[in-house]
Amino acid sequence: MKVFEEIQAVVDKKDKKEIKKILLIGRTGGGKSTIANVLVKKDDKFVVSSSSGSSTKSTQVEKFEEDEIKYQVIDTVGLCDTAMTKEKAMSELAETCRLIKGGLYRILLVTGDRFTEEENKMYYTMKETIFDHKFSHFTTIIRTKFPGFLDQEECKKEEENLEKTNPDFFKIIKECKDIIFVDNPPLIGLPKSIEANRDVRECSRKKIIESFIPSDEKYYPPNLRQLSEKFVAHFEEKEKLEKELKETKELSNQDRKKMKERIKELEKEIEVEKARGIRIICTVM
Ligand SMILES: Nc1nc2c(ncn2[C@@H]2O[C@H](COP(=O)(O)OP(=O)(O)O)[C@@H](O)[C@H]2O)c(=O)[nH]1
Ligand SMILES: [Mg+2]
Repeated sequence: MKVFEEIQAVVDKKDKKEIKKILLIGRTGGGKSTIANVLVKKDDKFVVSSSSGSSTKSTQVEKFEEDEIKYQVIDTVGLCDTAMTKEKAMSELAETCRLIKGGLYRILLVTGDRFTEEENKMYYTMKETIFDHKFSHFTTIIRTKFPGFLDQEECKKEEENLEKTNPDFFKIIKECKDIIFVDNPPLIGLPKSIEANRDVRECSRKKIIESFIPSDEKYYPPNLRQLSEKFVAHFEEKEKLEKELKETKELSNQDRKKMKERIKELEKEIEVEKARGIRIICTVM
């Protein structure tokens, strides 16, 4: 049994080590959830926003495998979403912190047909608050809704065009080293066009995966790490104490009092961390 457990531990460790986490960020409507579906080869695992206005309500994850490499896609909400309350955004940020534990392989900054002034501001704010100077090194810009994406000349022309028409965006592209043009048309309409769009999506998928550089380097943004470690530590200690209080009958009154005091302290500290997180969010949102 022990040997089995040891083997299992090694397998688990290997498994964990090999999962490459991909974080999707960007303005609502840019095409993050669609890319997530395309990457994991599923039609509607990730909730895509519709014309009725519904969109991803909380952070979602899914694994996929390609060339024997395991990946996990993390589709975020809240990191750039102006349409949610600060409280909700905070709990999403905490969830993102938890998910990226162990580090990120790649960040995909997803943008649609127009990179706006708001997105430009967002990039620098995120770099300063949630991430740090390494942000651009781990980020690839994905420009969606570009039907000419298979034609290299078209992509080059569009990049040159951006240099003239949107120099702020061009500066970010140069900082991140790369921009990948794709198109992931919706799977709607006649069966024939659905099939054709599936093929187009498969080509986008290939393009994105081909852009992944083989590397074991991982990025765990220090601000998120700090936030998540404190959060998790405080929460776990509080839960443990509450459980002990409830389940251990033979505690002295003095011990009970001490434990209750510590729980109060932890609650305060959790609030402090929450406030810190909300401050981060306020500067991003
Ligand atoms: N034609 C086209 N539509 C896209 C593309 N990517 C996303 N969409 C559409 O744009 C809308 C928003 O996409 P969604 O993935 O929900 O964006 P998110 O808010 O960033 O997650 C949906 O109606 C998608 O079908 C694309 O590359 N091409
Ligand atoms: Mg979405």
